[in-house]
Amino acid sequence: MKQKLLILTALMLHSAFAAASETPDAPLKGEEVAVLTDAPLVPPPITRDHPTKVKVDLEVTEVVKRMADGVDYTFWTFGGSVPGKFIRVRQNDEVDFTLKNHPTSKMPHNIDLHAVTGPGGGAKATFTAPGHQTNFTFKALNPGLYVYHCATAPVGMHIANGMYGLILVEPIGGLPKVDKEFYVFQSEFYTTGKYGEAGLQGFSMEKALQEIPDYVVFNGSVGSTSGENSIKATKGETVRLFVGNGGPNLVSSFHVIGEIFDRVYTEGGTKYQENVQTTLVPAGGSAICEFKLETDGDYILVDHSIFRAFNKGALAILNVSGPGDLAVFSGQKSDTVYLPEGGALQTIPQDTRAEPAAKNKEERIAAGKAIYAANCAACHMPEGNGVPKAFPPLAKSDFLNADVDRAINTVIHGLEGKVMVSGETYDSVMPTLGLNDEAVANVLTFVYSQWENNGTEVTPEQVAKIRAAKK
Ligand code: HEC
Ligand SMILES: [Cu+2]
Repeated sequence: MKQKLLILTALMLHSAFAAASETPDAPLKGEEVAVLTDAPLVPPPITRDHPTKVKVDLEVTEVVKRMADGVDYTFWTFGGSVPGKFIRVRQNDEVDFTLKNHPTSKMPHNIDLHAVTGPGGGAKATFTAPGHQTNFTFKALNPGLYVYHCATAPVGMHIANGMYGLILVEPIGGLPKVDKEFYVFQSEFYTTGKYGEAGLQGFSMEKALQEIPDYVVFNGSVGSTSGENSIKATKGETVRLFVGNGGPNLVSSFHVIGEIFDRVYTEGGTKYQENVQTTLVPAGGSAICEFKLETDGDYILVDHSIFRAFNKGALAILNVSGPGDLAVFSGQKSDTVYLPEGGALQTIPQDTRAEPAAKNKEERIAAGKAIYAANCAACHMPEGNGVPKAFPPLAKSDFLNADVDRAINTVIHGLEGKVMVSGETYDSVMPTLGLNDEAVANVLTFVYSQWENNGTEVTPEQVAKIRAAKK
């Protein structure tokens, strides 16, 4: 009886806390210096079971860096690169924040962290002239993934020049464990020159006002996260992307080509949605995307407002090493002739202009070469080696070399059904090409003269005879 009462009281207490939407937490204890990382890296998960005092030191510098190959830009940065350093704290931590503005800076700067509860997100408290440093503290009350940015006037210009980053406030108890975490941040740039125009580019206020950027990029530049710098994982691993969007203007339709997000903490909040293809990331907002890698390959991160991806730079690569799972994804299994009208042989109409007749074998081969390129190479390939399982090779083809009449017949009438060529079975359709006797003679003479075939010369008279004999 006494025990029952105790349980009841405990339950009531718990629900009272829940109603106030506050989770009981251990008291603040100790002090530590935050680990800060550049994209695509993320500081390690927080394992503390209590809040602490966390010191964050962020230095603003104005630096010339690469925007694209041959294109430079003067970026204003939180920590030397774009996006700014990733900051990771725990809910209820007391963050002791110092903003330093390097003496070589031309502008004053400050910081508005969306994780801050308090005026300006810290903007006024951190207004810092070149060669100064400022300090303030805040309590990380709400868990979530938050954008931070400079909010010094003209605000748009400071953001447009690269002043943004992410701060993660881990909930009490932490985030579920995953194998790999990455920092991916989208933003756009408005340059005086057009996309790709070489040299040091200035900021275009006019384009920024019209919201027509020249560059839309992940992690600060075109190609920042592809090729050798692709983010990497292994089949079977779980991945978490901390995605931010600095704008200054555009909303991102964030998508990973060839993957489905198992979970998305939309807008960087506490609740997650499942099985999402594309998630909206607002300017000044975020999303946490999680997925398991069921097979290998390259997965392309894009803003699915697709011209931004393929024409303005919003493209990054997640490279997943194998072995792949063929049951999940087979790759292309075949590429065969598609005949909507069924199995009947098709006729490809030809232009009927008469070519001058070839006077000898050399002329026949020369004429046949052009006919081959125009009529045969698409299927049998320019070097005559065919396509496995779809188009048989003409190079070293025993089928071809064994029987000239049969080869002539094939080119006149097409070919259908199972054939065995150099040990491989093909069961497909070659269409009727509508070539005249001269053209058939020339193309076959060319084919026989190439790729270690037996050198037979085929004449128009032979072709005429076969044609007259019917199939
Ligand atoms: C649309 C694709 C296509 C084109 C174009 C085409 N072929 Fe074929 N060809 C095939 C297919 C498919 C087969 C096998 C048919 C089967 O499986 O029954 C074949 C078979 C053959 C064969 C017998 C098999 C071998 O490899 O020796 C010869 C010879 C041949 N083609 C020559 C030509 C020549 C010469 C041309 C150009 C004048 C040509 N083909 C154009 C698809 C094509
Ligand atoms: Cu600034």
